[in-house]
Amino acid sequence: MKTAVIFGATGQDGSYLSELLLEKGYKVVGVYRRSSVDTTDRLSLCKQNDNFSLTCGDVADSGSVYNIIKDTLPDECYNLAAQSHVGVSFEQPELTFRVNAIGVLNILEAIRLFSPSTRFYQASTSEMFGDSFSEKPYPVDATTSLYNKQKYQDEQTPLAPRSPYAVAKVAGHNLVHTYRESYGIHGSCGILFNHESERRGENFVTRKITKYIASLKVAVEKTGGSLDEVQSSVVKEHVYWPGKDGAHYSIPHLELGNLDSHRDWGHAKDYVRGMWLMLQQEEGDDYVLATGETHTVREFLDAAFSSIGVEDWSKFVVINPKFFRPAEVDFLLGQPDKAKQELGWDREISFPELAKVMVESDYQEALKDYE
Ligand code: NDP
Ligand code: GDR
Repeated sequence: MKTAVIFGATGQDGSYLSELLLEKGYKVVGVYRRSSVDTTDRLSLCKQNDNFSLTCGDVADSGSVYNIIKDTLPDECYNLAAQSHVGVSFEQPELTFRVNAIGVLNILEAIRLFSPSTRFYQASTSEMFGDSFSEKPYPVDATTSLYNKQKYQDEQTPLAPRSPYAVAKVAGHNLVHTYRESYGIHGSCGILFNHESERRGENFVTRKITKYIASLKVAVEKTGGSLDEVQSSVVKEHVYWPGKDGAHYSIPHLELGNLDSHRDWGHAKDYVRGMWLMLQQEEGDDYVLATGETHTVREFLDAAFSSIGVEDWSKFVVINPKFFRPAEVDFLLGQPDKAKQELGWDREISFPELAKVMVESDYQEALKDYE
């Protein structure tokens, strides 16, 4: 039986990856950080499996990382641990660098010193590209010889990080290359574009939107109102509607920042499969995982609101400058050809489906609040 250690097991990806590896017959050791409250909710399915265990550790603490690797001597080690919020990295740059860069170094050193045959996965990111892109020509339409240029990012696109988060991730990415070349460590970097899910952290834009839509729908339904009758009051900073009893009910607007950035959004379940595939290859390497489609935040709002039958969401959303970042990554569109060809990887869940399952799951959760 193979053993895998997952740093960041309690996060979105960590929970899906733990489930996948248990299904594949692995013994999985999930690493969690000490906290005053239980942070293992996402692992409720895994905790029912005898092959799953949890151990406490922090990637920024070399002693705890060394002990975990020494004690488990894992076949595979996945580093998903991170301060993963780009906006927060501008407010907590030092912590972000310590966790996202020094944390990678601590794990690589532990592997080099105590378990050099362990295969290592590093959670690199499309944020590393910043404002950099490659270009390829594509025909304007099939009948002419005119070409436009399509911007995209792949493994060859230069890195140009634009946030403390991305700078730290580039450092981790380069450390994996260094340990691969210098010590022959089997290290792979997944350059993953945005992936979301029903388990996505609540302060990322997709989940913030789907949670809002779910609570709006439930609030309107439970008061006997109708979404068509909802009106917006900018002065009172809320949306309101008449209930069945004649009273007026309200909830605040959804406050967002930049709606024009483009992201390549997939579902996390598809992406953890790619992580595992990378570690099954002969050699460690870098792979882009993406859908090959890009959408603006506005388009995510379109998809998510239309899943509850609302085509014009403008009355529900207000822009709050506090959600703008000091520097933004405007355009991400991944080209995952290498992963498709060499790993046989592809995504299965489409963009509209992603928005729909997230809204539906948040709706079911919101209903429970009324029970
Ligand atoms: P989450 O924020 O959901 O999970 C991050 C995990 O890291 C949590 O388990 C968190 O623990 C843990 N963690 C944070 N700090 C430490 C620390 N000092 N020591 C140990 N564990 C720590 O992120 P995702 O699951 O979305 O992402 C997984 C990884 O992939 C991250 O590295 C992220 O940067 C990267 N990534 C994510 C993408 C995405 O779109 N989701 C795209 C590209 C890369 P706790 O639960 O206690 O907070
Ligand atoms: P991102 O995801 O920064 O791409 O990082 P996030 O969902 O935070 O932002 C996506 C885009 O939406 C804009 N935006 C807002 N973002 C947040 N969080 N909250 C808002 O209210 C809001 N309004 C608009 C942002 O400015 C941005 O343009 C994610 C993380 O998972 C990283 O860990 C990962 O590396 C990258 O994806 C790939």
